[in-house]
Amino acid sequence: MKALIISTNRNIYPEPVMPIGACMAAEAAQNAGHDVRLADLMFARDPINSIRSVIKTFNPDVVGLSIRNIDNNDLCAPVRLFEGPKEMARVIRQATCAPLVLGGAALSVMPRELLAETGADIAVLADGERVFPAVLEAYASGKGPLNIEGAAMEGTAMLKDGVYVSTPPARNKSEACFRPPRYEKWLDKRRYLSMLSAAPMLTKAGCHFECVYCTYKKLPGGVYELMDPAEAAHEIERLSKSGFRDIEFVDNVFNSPPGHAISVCEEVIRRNIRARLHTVELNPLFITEELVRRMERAGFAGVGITAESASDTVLAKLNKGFGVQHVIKAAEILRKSSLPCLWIFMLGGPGENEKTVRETLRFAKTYPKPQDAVFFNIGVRIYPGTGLERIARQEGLLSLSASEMLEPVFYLSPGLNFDWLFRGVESVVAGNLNFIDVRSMQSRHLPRIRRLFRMLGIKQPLWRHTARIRKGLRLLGLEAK
Ligand code: B12
Repeated sequence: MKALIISTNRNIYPEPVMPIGACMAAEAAQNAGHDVRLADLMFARDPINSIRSVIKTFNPDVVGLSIRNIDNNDLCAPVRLFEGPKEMARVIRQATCAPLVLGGAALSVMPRELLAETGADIAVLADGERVFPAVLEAYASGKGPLNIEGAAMEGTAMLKDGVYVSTPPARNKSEACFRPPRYEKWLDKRRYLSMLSAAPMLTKAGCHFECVYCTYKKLPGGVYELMDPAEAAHEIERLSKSGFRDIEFVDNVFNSPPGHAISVCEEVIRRNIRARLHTVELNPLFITEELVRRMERAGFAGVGITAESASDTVLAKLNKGFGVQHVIKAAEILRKSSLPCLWIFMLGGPGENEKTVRETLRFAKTYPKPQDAVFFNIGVRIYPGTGLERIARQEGLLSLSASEMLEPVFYLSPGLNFDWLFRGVESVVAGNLNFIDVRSMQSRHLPRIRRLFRMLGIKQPLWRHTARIRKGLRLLGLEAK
């Protein structure tokens, strides 16, 4: 089969991320013997024209549309990122009658709604590297992706006469499922590196945490499937040798299960790999001295800690599975380390009030190292099927139907006044140069700063230089007001 995968993501904030999922699906389909083309639209000047032209020249039998983001998760300045892929799906339908297959991280969040909005034939719910080749086989055999009983193929969903049918993905990832793709083969490596993008690397599937706002639980479930640590180190070495010195772990949580993270670091140390490793998904619960020492030696250049709050009331309502004592312990351990840290907080969730916000702000000013960066998000995006959706409905804050929730909709605690929170965060960010809010993440200066840093040889992560960047922007009168 001739399979065309279109990676629709064009969002360059906070950085252009390499489409690991689309590349994995493409590479697996090619390894299964199909003729595969990947059109990455991240840097395309005219994406619609690019789509028309690749369909015309390649004439695919199947088109896969990879959708990463629905929106930018920003209550203060929401951007509807799904608008682009929706228009692209329309253009694809005009240009070819090949079946349209959806895939990508967004599909694990709102598959039914994305199927309805794009009019696609089928959605791959996860594990594109296993399921996409099977879907291609089903089309090649002429049977299509519905089995005799009318059920969707394993790992897929579709709207059958308007009724949503789906079958969850099986739990049998093999080692090959984790192997990072040969990015240089599918993407414009130079363009990504010029923007300081890191190469994504996955070492596990699953997450056992039950955070109230999260969609991970739906897929791939609470049990972990783990990459062999030695194999992970081997792949890290391969990526590094092929010019991707900055490698970012994109696991849901890097340090859970903790023993696996430690083993991955140990294998990297044992092989003496000189890569610069990153993660923004460290859970405070499993931050131990043992892990931190290994991460330092393995070459971590920056770690993000998803603390979310420093109030026990809010952490309990968010069902984070840890309390302030764990956040403080993590901070104390990290203080003794050389790891640059980005502390990530989410203000305005269930149970939040002025007192709990003050607790978090006090923590942020007290515990992180002076050179660490601190990020505040305001409000929590509500997705269908989550505990947060139930809370929002019970509290009378949400009356939209699931399909209407494709529009950015956020939870903001009724115990808080939005203006008070917004102004409070604005003022604390203004007063602390190492603090950032969502506006900094979306700053129009970011792409230029990235290119400048690349030219000057300044290394990732960008947030490590928050205070210096903000000082510079302030001097030039360019800091967002
Ligand atoms: C790590 C991560 C980040 C890192 C990325 C680092 C990097 N270098 O890549 C950072 C912190 C930078 C980040 C940023 C953002 N992220 Co983020 N991120 C994630 C996370 C945790 C993992 C993503 C990942 O790489 N997974 C591993 C790969 C292998 O999985 P995958 O992409 O889903 O691909 C598989 C399948 O989807 C499928 N597949 C993929 N493409 C295709 C195509 C076809 C045809 C087929 C058949 C199958 C298929 O097969 C793949 C292999 O199994 C996810 C949550 C999650 N678990 O999905 C959120 C997630 C993707 N992010 C999300 C969001 C919103 C964002 C931001 C917009 C946040 C912000 N305000 O800045 C930005 C956008 C960045 C950008 N430029 O687009 C949302 C997206 C959905 C949504 N709610 O809109 C997610 C799902 C979190 C959530 N539940 O809300 N993110």
